[in-house]
Amino acid sequence: MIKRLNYIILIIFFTGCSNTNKKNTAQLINIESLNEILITESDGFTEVDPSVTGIIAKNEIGEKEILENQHLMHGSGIALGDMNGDGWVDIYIPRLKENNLLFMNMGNWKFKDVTQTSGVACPNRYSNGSVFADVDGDRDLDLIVTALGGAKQYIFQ
Ligand SMILES: [Ca+2]
Ligand SMILES: [Ca+2]
Repeated sequence: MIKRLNYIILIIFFTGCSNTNKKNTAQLINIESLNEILITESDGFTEVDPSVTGIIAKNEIGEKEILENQHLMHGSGIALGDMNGDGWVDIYIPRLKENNLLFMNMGNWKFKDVTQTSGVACPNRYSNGSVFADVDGDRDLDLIVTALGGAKQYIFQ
């Protein structure tokens, strides 16, 4: 029952990120591949080592900064979305002290750091949140990044 529930949640999540029938077909194919990897006899999730994914990131903040602004203790979360429309879910990681990161999903659990070429690093900000959404209605995902201090948000289209 838990495996079936995880499968349904994955389908809802991945199909909810699409905006064309062509993308839906590509994403469903990818979900079938995910199920072969993710559905196990345990809790439905399998840890994938960073040496496989290529995703290495940490989000640190100092005690002095926390004492000055306790909202920094909430962290930054991540945003998931198909930024380039290839049917694979990409990962954006906002960070408090270091530049934010964008990892392009290359398939088979391999990700490529495309932060520099994408221009979404948002340096010198306490980035505390992000989300992919189509805010301008042009049927592709935009990236919204919020921050504490300085510019409050960026929108990348
Ligand atoms: Ca993608
Ligand atoms: Ca858009």
